[in-house]
Amino acid sequence: MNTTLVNQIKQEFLDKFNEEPLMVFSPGRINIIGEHTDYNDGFVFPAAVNKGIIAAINKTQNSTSSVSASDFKDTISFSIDSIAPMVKESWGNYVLGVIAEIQKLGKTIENFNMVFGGDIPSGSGMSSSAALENSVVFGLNELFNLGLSKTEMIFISQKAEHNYVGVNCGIMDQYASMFGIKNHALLLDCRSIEAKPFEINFENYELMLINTNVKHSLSDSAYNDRRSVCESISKMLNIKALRDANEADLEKVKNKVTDEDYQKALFVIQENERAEQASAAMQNGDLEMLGKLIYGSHHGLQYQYKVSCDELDFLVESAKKNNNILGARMMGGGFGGCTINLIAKNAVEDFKTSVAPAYKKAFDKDCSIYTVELSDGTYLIK
Ligand code: GAF
Repeated sequence: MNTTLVNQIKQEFLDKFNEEPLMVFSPGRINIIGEHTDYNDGFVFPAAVNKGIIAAINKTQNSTSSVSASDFKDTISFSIDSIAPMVKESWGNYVLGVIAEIQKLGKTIENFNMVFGGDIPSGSGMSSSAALENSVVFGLNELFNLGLSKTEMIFISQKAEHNYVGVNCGIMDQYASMFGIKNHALLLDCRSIEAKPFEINFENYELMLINTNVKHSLSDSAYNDRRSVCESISKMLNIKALRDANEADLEKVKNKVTDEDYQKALFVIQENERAEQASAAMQNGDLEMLGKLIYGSHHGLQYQYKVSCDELDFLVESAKKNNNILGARMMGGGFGGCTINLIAKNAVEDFKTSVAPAYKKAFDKDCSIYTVELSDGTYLIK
């Protein structure tokens, strides 16, 4: 967590409202493997990171609430008694959506003030949206003694995203951001919402992120499209979710769906298997196998699920040419954001100096490269 940012956000709140706020840290996440499996009731392997959203929050006696996004220098004001969505793509919908979902549960909240800021690189696919939602629900739960469990809170955050933001996301991001464990990744079963923590210590290897610094605009609509393809194929197969199918089951509907959609469902089934195999590889300390699975995931995301883009593919291809990188793949929803790379620690600097100019030359754009520390999930900053 970035203490300079904590002090800055707290100071902004004090300057604006002249009273001490509650301070909340809600982290972003990475995902080692298991992409687009969460809304198919499958397995994912995320971890919370030390970058996230810092929120300062307190009650107010005023008849309106005020929420300021420090990074955008923007404030929204609203009355807690008349919550409605804003125009599409307003950051306010992440906040208002959470309030609306809390109210749907019959819980009473009063007006409040909030200032928040973050250090998750924007568009990086590290889930600043889940971090923001979780910071709001967590802060309101504390302020108004709502008695919500962490599990209830993540479903509130997820529904806010469905109903106010318009992205029919799964539960991975909200889960990882809320339940993260320092130095651990979580093998999460998205059906039972139970996770097995794995300590991440790759000895001579580490996880490195490369941000393409692009976010292609079709990402939200393509995401919802992918989800509905999975749901309609599950329906045809008479199962709850693709998690319940294997490749042989899928053969039964092969003639009834387009080849494109068949490939997408096949990807989900295979990716779910890869996530489970990755946990076995990690248990056995078999990093070569883990790396292969990670490359396999990217291949499927690129050619079967079709959610990658040229910039991501370029970075994964560059990684493949380097013997010190065991695996690389796009991370998150796709169409931009980061690749995650399993790289030998002593090769990081060399790779950085070769990949950065090559990327610049190919796309006339800089990429950003960072390693991350794995953090605890959403908490009150004391
Ligand atoms: C986005 C979504 F929010 C997640 O729920 C998940 O589906 C991910 O894309 C793809 O694995 O981050």
